[in-house]
Amino acid sequence: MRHSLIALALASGVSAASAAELPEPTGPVVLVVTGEIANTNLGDEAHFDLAMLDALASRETVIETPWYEGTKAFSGPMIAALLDAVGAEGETLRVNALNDYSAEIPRSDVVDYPVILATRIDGDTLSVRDKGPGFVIYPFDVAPDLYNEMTFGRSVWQVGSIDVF
Ligand SMILES: Nc1nc2c(c(=O)[nH]1)N[C@H]1C(S)=C(S)[C@@H](COP(=O)(O)O)O[C@H]1N2
Ligand SMILES: [Mo]
Repeated sequence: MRHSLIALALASGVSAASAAELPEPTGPVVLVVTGEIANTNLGDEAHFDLAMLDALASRETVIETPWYEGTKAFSGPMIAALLDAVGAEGETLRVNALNDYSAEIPRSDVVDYPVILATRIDGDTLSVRDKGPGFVIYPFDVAPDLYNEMTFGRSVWQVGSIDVF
């Protein structure tokens, strides 16, 4: 009952920051959120499978990037919705790739702009081989000024975890 209410809140894009717990992943875990978060589902962490990410408010952005030839359609949950779902309290995100790369993103970026954790490119899930399972994508369509080296450094691909602090 409680889980279905939370799922309903997530699916409708309503902030779930007040929920006491997250649903449990049933498929492979593609993202772990740690740190200053109020809503957890395994110890003090929030684990997400793809279906849980798909239930969050999402966006598609069709843009040119430094990483692909021509224009691509990226889609996935808005990181602001992800932060709501975990009840994030910190002001900074350390976004960690499956390799050793990580970058810090100020929370204000995802409040000011609809930055997404892209899970799909042209409708296909992003494989680890192709910069998946998650790729931080800034909205160069609505904010072309963001097309710069600082943003590229924050555009982490192969995202496996996010630490909120
Ligand atoms: N997973 C991962 N994401 C990453 C990086 C990385 O090394 N690994 N480099 C970042 C930096 S510093 C920049 S400028 C761009 C570089 O993209 P490029 O190597 O395709 O030019 O990706 C960003 N995202
Ligand atoms: Mo960079």
